[in-house]
Amino acid sequence: MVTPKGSVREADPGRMEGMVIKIVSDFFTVRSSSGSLECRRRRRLDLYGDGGGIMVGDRVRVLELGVGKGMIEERFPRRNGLRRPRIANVDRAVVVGSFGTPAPDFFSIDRILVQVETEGLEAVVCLNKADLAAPGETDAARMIYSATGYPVVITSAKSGEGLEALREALRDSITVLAGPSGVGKSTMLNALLPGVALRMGEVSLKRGTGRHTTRHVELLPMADGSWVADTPGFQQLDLSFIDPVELASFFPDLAPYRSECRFSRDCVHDREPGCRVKEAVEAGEVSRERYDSYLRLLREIRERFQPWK
Ligand SMILES: Nc1nc2c(ncn2[C@@H]2O[C@H](COP(=O)(O)OP(=O)(O)OP(=O)(O)O)[C@@H](O)[C@H]2O)c(=O)[nH]1
Ligand SMILES: [Mg+2]
Ligand SMILES: [Zn+2]
Repeated sequence: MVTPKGSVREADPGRMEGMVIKIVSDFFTVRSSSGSLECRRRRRLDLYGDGGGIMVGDRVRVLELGVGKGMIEERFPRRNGLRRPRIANVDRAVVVGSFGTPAPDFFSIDRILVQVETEGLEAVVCLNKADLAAPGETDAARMIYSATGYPVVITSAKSGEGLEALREALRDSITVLAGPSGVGKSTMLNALLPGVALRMGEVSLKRGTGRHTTRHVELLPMADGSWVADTPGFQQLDLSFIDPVELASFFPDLAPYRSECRFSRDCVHDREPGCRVKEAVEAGEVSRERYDSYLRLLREIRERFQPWK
């Protein structure tokens, strides 16, 4: 932006608001209504005592410093901030699993769903590779989640089945795609977002590997104005901060029965007498798979829960 005097400095320095959509070391890509800006950040940025830093998803105010360049001057308060993946202001998580060999890893899915519940996000379950499912397997998987209230989307990135339903599940929000490695998260996004495929191809060429495993977090724009992040490593978060007696509250299908247990204040729904949660499982009101995930997670966090931490 060169003024008649020939000085960039005297050009009216515009300030604008936008969202950080990508971070590579100290460079921030900010998307505003007028396009993308490559930004640095002011060294002493005013933060809110919430761990500092800038995350993908943060809303920021940028001082434009030239064509396509800017300086982040201010970060606005966050609605939420996930630690792993590092991403802020997320509305929803689509937790992805897949059919095929090995069979769907429902424990990993349920573990991530618990994390999503602790963050207070909406959750959607997506089961991909439907083309590899055995007869009846997709219906059985739907049954597992029927009492949770989570929408279940069955997809095949290969055949295109369910991809429109997935697009609907991403609507009007900032969504993270989470799930074990290899279930097809990036492949599905490639199918939904023309243009992303190219970038992934470049990445794998540069590394000289055949694997496309996702390593960074980036928000990708959907045609309808929604944003979606393909994320690696969601499943590794330590959940031992959860008090064992509270764990069932993060299973929406088990939670309604908790208050009816005989020892409701202390019941962890394992071997306690008069446990209404266990009765619900025996009666088929709650799926056995979900309860098995619950017990496995209970064991995991019981070993590590440290109330004084
Ligand atoms: N048969 C079949 N294969 C699929 C489908 N979707 C993805 N794949 C294959 O599954 C493999 C892994 O896919 P990715 O998209 O890299 O998986 P990802 O979830 O992004 O994995 P990470 O980035 O490691 O977390 C690739 O070889 C894909 O071609 C599908 O619907 N059907
Ligand atoms: Mg990937
Ligand atoms: Zn109980």
